Amino acid sequence: MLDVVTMGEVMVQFNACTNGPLRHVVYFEKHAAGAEANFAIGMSRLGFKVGFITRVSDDEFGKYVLSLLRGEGLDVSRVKVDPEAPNGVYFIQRNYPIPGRSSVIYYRRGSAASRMSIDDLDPEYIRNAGLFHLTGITPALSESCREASLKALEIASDSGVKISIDTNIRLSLWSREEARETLLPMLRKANIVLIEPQDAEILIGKREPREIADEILSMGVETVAVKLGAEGAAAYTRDEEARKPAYRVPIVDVIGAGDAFAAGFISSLLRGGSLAEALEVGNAAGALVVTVRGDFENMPSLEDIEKFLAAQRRETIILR
Ligand code: KDG
Repeated sequence: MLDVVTMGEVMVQFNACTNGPLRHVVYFEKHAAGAEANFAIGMSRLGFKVGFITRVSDDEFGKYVLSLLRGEGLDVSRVKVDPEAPNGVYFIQRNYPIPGRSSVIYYRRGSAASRMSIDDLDPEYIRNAGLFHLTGITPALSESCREASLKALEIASDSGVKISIDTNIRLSLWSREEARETLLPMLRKANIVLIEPQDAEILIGKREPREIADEILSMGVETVAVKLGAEGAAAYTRDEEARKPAYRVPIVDVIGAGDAFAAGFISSLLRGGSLAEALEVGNAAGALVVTVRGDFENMPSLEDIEKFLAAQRRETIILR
C-alpha cells in the first residue's frame, strides 16, 4: 500500500544561469520539476511510499523525467508514456524585471501530461493510498485534466482516503473565475488545505491568515496552512493555531519552496506532529530548497531536517 498518491505534470525546467531577460541568456541549467513532483519527491525523501500519476513524452525528455521519478523511489507503475505529444518544458528568467523575483515561461499546452484523462486513473490505486494530494495546477492543464482531478478526488473522498490540496493558482493557465469555480468545490472535499494569501484573495476574497483559515475551516476542512513566503507560515484547526517565522537562509531560487513546505508540513502531521512542529518541518524544507537552483534538489531527508533544526536551535547557522 502507498502512503501517498499524487497526480500532475513533470516538466523539464531550463533555469537561466544568469540574471536578466531570456533573450540575452546564453546558458541554462537543465532540471525537472512540477509542483506535485516536487511534493512527491519531498515525501519520498522523508520516508513515505509515494505513487505518481502522469504522462510523459516518448523521447529523451520523457525518459529523463521517468528516470528521475523512478530514481527518487516513487512508484511509476501509473506513469504512461504518450507517443503523441511532447513533454512540457519551461524556462526560468531570473531577477528581471523585478530583482529578487523569477518568472516562469511555459511551453506546455498540448503536452503529454495535459492529455491525462479519467482513463489514466486506476480507482484501486487511489483507494489504497493513505493520502491523495492535488494542487491547483493539474486541473488547470486541460479539460480532461480537470475531469480527471475531480474524479480522483471523488474516488479518494468516497473511500475515506485523506485529501490534501495545495491551491497553487497559476494565472497563466486559467482565469480567476475558472480557478474559483473549479477549486472551491474541491477544497470542500479536502482534509488539509495549503494556501497563499494571493490565492485566498482569488478564491474567497480574503488575505488575512486568520480570516482565510476561518472561511476554509467552515467548509469542513480539518487543517489549513497559510503560506506566507518570507514571513513563514501559519496553521489552523478548529481548536488550535500556530505561527512560525521563516528561517533566514541565502536565497538562490525560491521556486519550489511552497511544495517543499507542503511536503514537510504534511509529513509531520502524518507522523502525529503538532501544528507548531509541522510548521517547523515545513519551513525547514522550504528554507533548504531555496538555497539552490532547481525545485526539489535540496528536498531534505528526515535526518537532514533534524540536523537543520538542531543547528537553528543552537543558532550556529550564520546566514546573511
Ligand atoms: O511550485 C513550483 C512549480 O510552480 C514549478 O515547478 C512549475 O509546476 C510548475 C507550475 O506549473 O508552475
